Amino acid sequence: MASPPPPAILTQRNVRPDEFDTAPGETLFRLYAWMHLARIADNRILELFRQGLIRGTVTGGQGNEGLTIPLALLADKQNDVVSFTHRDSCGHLIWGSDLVEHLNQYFANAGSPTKAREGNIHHGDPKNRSLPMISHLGAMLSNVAGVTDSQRRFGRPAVGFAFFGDGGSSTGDVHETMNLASLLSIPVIFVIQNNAYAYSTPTAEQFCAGTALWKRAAGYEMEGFALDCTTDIPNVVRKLGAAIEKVRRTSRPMLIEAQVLRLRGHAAYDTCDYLRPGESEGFFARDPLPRVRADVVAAVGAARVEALEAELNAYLEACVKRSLPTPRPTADGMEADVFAPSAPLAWRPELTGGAAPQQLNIAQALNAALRKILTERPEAIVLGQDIATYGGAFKVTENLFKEFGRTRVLNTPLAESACTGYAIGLALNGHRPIEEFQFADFATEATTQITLNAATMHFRSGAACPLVLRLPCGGGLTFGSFHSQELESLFLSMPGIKGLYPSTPQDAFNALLAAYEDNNPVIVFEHKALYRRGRSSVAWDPHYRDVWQPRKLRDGDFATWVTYGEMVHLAEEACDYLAGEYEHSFDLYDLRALAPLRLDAIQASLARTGRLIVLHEGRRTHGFGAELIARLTEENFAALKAAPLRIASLDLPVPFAPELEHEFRPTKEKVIDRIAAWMG
Ligand SMILES: Cc1ncc(C[n+]2csc(CCOP(=O)(O)OP(=O)(O)O)c2C)c(N)n1
Ligand SMILES: [Mg+2]
Repeated sequence: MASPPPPAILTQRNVRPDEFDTAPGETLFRLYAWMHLARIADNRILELFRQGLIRGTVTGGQGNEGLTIPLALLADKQNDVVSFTHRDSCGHLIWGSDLVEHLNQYFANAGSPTKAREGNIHHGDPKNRSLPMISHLGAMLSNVAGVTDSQRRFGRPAVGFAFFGDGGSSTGDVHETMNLASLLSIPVIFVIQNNAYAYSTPTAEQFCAGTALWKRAAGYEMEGFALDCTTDIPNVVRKLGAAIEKVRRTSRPMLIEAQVLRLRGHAAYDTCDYLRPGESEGFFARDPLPRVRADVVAAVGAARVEALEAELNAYLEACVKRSLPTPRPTADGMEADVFAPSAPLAWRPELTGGAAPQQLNIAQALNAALRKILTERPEAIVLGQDIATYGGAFKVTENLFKEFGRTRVLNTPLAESACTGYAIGLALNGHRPIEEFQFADFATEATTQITLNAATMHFRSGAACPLVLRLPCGGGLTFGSFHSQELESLFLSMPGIKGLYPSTPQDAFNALLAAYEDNNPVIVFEHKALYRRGRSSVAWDPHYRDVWQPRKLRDGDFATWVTYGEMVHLAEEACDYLAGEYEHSFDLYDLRALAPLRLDAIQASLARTGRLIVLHEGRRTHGFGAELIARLTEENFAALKAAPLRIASLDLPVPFAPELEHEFRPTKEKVIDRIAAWMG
């Protein structure tokens, strides 16, 4: 159903600073229209919440209008990038979505832009580069940097706007992203919305008294200034307009500390008991709306202002009326939408630089796949720490920098969270990044970006996030607990992430192509001990997508044995030994794809053998084997002849000394002993 037509004055969603020179009264009148609409819409939403018609909670933008409206009107909505916060509801109205859609989001009905899957104000318009917010403060800044950089790489003169509060300014992501944007010269305007409070915490408890947040700009070699957005709105338009023009022209980031007001509490339920006596009155005394209204009345006359207000009030009510009866959402498509659909890419039928198969180890096979991707896919960007001249900690990216240069093979600073958020931004805008983590263990620094931001993107916004995350993992190399872990259970227990774990050079080559063409975040687990364990023939394989399925390595009838990663090789040796010594044979499977799990062939095998062995290097408790055994046995319970056997590492941090690590991990001898005992 179409939305009620907006008042004519709202069809103009832009302003230029020089309009205040030529037509100051009319220009302010237009700004006032948006400011008034924003205020009454936020107030009405609060009222609807109090009437029980809106769930969750409501964080209004009352007091932010003097910043967000000028900025959203000044932005080039065809090119620029923004992530609005929980204080910028009015920004959504200007950037793209209409008021009914906005209200649908709050009512969480079938017309909600997030399909009612995300909470109030967590919507966006990713197609128009207004990024759907995640709650985690600071986390969206790097996404803005990524989309803005992607725009620039495509030759579009974009500026990014990254908003955050005085509280959010304390997060590590803010530091990481400002440093990254400055380093890469990404034209992002970082806008601090300083409203003196973070929930109940005053700025005096947030940072050292006397701190001027805008001065932090100097530490990042960028320009910064403070801007009062509560008094002189034409001045705000001029200052912001000049800043945007400069950032667009110079491609240098900038930091603006905007003074705004929190006229209401943190959210609908907040009673503001923590405010000092008179403080709230002080905020209201600085409210720009009555002042702007008085100026507009002086310029265009009270009658026009009153008529405009009446028209906007009626429009709001018409939109509420239109939105309210919209049907409730259904659960249709929820599970399917966890992942974005993917389609195969058209690859040249060759390895890289020739059709002949080559003898490669896994590191070389991955290198060949990266070279092939960078050669054939102009949207590919490889990034990570020390991956350029140095070729990466494990030399997987060796020589790629020489061949493709810095725009395609990018050394990143030591900032996993912002760099992953930046990669997410690239992915959202048509690039396809492949990020190397120096060790899988350091991916925990980017947990929010991986598991809550990238992984949930399609479900909550409909936008695809094609991102490959390469995680060198696993132990056995005496690297200690921070460089040896298997983290598949940690990451893959979250919905929206796919996972591949190749164990051979050919599978490693295939896995990277399969992961690359997928429209979702895919983690490729790369066991460090396998990188250089022998070479084998690697060729272009038209069936490379088969890595999403398990591969059967041995045929047998005593038991079904499932494993992956380095343990595949150990299992093969153990199989051979057990066949020779006990005359027992096994259906042995290399799982290859850990998410989504494709277990049909393994289920059929278990139905036949009635016995199950699961072997993995990760820890036992909450380990990946728990899920495998549950899935396989719940379908085949009646066929079981014995309790399943689960072989995993001990429930310890990975110990350092070789003797201790040997005790910690499954070894061939231990596996044989466990199976022999189990066989009885
Ligand atoms: C990383 C993180 N920690 C805690 C929260 C819970 N939280 C939501 S808003 C908020 C206060 C934010 O203050 P500020 O950044 O100043 O923004 P304001 O609400 O004042 O505009 C907090 C603590 C969160 N969303 N993200
Ligand atoms: Mg604040």
